Amino acid sequence: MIRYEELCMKTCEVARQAGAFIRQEAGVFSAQKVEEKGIHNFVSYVDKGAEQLIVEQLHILLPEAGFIAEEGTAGFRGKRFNWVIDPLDGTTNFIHGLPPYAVSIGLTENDRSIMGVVYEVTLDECFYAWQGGGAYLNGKPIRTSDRSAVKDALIATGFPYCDYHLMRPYIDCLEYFLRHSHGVRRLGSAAADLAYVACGRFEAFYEYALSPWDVAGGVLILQEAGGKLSDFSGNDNYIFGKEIVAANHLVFNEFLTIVQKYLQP
Ligand code: 2AM
Ligand code: CA
Repeated sequence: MIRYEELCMKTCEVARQAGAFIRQEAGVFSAQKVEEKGIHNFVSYVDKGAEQLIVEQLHILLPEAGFIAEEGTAGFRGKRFNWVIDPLDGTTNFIHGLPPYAVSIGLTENDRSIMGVVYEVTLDECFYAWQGGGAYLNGKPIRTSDRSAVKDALIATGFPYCDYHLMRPYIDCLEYFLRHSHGVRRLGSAAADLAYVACGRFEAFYEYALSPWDVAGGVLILQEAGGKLSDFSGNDNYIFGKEIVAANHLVFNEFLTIVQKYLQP
């Protein structure tokens, strides 16, 4: 039987170790080391080295689990359990020496997240949760905020950077929120965005063209902290479906209705 609390604490240790490697490399990193693996999609030896370290250690922690990892370090996919890993979420920020950037690790069982760890490297903040166990930041329980209306909400999003097919409706939706909320922020790390909704810094977050590894760590942290999630259709395909709406439970319905007005196909 898997003891999830213990596994989660050990996974936090792995994320912190990878974070220490990333922090050490941040001090000596040169832009010449960056490769472009797709349009505006960057990677370096830091992403790959951190992923290798994470994969090796997680394999020891739970040998029956497979891997879905951004840099493709581990090939095999598990039948029931999978670690879904972004070794460095916010690579563009990292390259420019700008916070936040994070190690994101989710554990899925039959494609649903059952454990999540987001370690934001620059502030040394480890967010984590396991199913039914609550959500925590550096050992302290966290909850979503109690703001209940979009007009009082601070909203996080990610700008389209390679898939522009929803650019026009995205900009129209952004304009709505700029006019009718406390403001919109674009931090550059979906993992941090989800963790920050979970601890009440933001009320809501939406983005499209995301990958499973960008969100698989953060989604359970948000749920366990009292938040709600869906894809743009209001369904629950938000890990593999490439689009996400996330908010505290009080503002979620109003927020989703607005996002759908602009972005639902
Ligand atoms: P990554 O840094 O791990 O690639 C924010 O928009 C999300 O999109 C991040 O989680 C980020 O994950 C991903 N992303 C990939 N390339 C990006 C880019 N050029 N600019 C912004 N975000 C990017
Ligand atoms: Ca990454």
